Amino acid sequence: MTATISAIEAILVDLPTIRAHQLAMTTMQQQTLVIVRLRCSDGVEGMGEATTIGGLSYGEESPESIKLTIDTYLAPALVGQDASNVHGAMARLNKVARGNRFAKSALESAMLDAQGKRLGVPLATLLGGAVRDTLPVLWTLASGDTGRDIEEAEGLLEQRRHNTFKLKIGRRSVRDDVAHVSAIKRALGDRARVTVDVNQAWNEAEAAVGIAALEAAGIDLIEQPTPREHRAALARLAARFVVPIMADEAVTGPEDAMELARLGAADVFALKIAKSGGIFGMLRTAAVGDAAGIALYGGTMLEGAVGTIAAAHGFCTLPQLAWGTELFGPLLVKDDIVTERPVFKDFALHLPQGPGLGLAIDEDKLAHYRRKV
Ligand code: MUC
Ligand code: MG
Repeated sequence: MTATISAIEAILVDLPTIRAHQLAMTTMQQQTLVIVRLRCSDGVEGMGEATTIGGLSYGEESPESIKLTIDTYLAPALVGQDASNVHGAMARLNKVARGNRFAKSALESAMLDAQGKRLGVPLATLLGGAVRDTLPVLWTLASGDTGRDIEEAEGLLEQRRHNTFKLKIGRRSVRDDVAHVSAIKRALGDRARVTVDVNQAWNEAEAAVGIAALEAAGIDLIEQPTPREHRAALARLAARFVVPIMADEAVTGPEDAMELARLGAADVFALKIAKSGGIFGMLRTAAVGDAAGIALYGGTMLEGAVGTIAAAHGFCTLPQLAWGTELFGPLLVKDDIVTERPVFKDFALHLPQGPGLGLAIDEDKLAHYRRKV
């Protein structure tokens, strides 16, 4: 008999970060995960995660709104449905709710985790198979202090944990940001790649000045310099500079990807399962990038282990992933709610090999870190 979905629980989990994480729009002192537990009539349980950055400062869904959306609208639409028909379930969710991609992504991951466990195969195998079992992972330097960032990078190079560093800029003046980035690049030299993420903070004129200086300083990639809606500005910047421009906030699903490709607005797409409404949405976005000759990068919403590993299974199946990934979220939090935390070594994340996500919930940790009120 076909298994059906019997219950769905969305749990807010507050985890402390190892240090403050400064971005253009917020400073994170902790990270809140929305963990989904999806129980099925055959006893199989799947888990998923929806996480954002800084409440509502990054996207249109907050952890609290994701939980409310799942509890009130999405879970009731799934309970009683065939647990092994993921496309059918997602079509149903897209009928009952517009948008809310982060919430939908968590549910899709949980269904895929359950189905993988049911069939005894890793999630990547369900997707057609992995073409790699490790993913290069960069680290974001965002302590807010240049000296401390350099020290952090030196330590991570020494440990062979990361050899690419992304700097979060856009909070200060262009001049101060350029000085900060250039100092870090000078200190690290050819031993590391350095990229920047402006998180939409510059207007086009600021971006032109900033990118010219960053290009001269040897920076390898410029992520989302201008507001997501200003596609023509991004296209002009991409045409003007040799250093590649990456779209992040501007590219959510395949439709955005299509339009950016048509405009020639980006050299690289940052893919994220959350903003594409799940792994399949991310794969469709990637396919448009492939068709347009745009390089791909595996992005993060700074998820913990569950969301990170869900994304990793998807990224491991992509034919090309020229810019590697930034799946370092599990390393930014002090602790997590799984029994075995993801393995990062030799500059890469190693994909777990067990069925589904290949992760198990640590019930004591979940009880400890779940939000009590
Ligand atoms: C973003 O905008 O890319 C990724 C790494 C990081 O530090 O923040 C995120 C979000
Ligand atoms: Mg970004």
